[in-house]
Amino acid sequence: MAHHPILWTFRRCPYAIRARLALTCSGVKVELREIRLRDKPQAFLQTSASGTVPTLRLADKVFDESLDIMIWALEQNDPHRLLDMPQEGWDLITKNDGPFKAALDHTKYATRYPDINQATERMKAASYLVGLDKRLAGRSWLFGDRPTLADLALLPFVRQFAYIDREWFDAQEWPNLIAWLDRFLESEAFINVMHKYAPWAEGDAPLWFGG
Ligand SMILES: N[C@@H](CCC(=O)N[C@@H](CS)C(=O)NCC(=O)O)C(=O)O
Repeated sequence: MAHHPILWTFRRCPYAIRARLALTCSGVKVELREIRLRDKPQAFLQTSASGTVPTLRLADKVFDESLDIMIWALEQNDPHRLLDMPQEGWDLITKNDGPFKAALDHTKYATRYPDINQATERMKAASYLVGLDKRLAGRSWLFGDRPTLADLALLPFVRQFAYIDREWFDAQEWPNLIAWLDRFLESEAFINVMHKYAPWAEGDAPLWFGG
């Protein structure tokens, strides 16, 4: 049984992206195992109680919540002080993971929710994003001139929303939000965590990530 940390992940999943961002910023080295959500390996299903990515297996415990993985990684090492953030940052993460993610899914996957009005859901998401745009006025990141955990936790979801229809997104009156998203998309950390890996197969040599 391996004792080094093993991260089960899926490249495009926003929850997995935020976990990989925190791991990269912490410098903690893990074995990365890319999976396909439609063809989950047995070893993954035996590890992750929820069967969701990201899942991080440690020698003595398993985390299957992205936020827990982020916090664990940064508690090991946090050279950029990402955990040094006001309470408001935690509140933003709660809103992101709750009502914003719901409105995002109802907009992006509208055909799965025939009883829900897509335009109304898009407007719900937009009113939350207008709030972020106001917060970002005159600053590069949510809480000033350096990113915190909240930036890393929210941005993969804002990206997912933006790419439902990037043309529509760019036509909205939220210049600070667009600049924040583009700053993130161009960052070394984001480019690094979006590298493409082949899906893991039993017997593969470890693929190291971070460190
Ligand atoms: N609350 C979890 C949510 C993770 C999640 O829902 N991930 C999706 C992929 S983006 C997943 O694994 N879904 C399971 C599936 O599609 O079978 C977290 O924060 O890690």
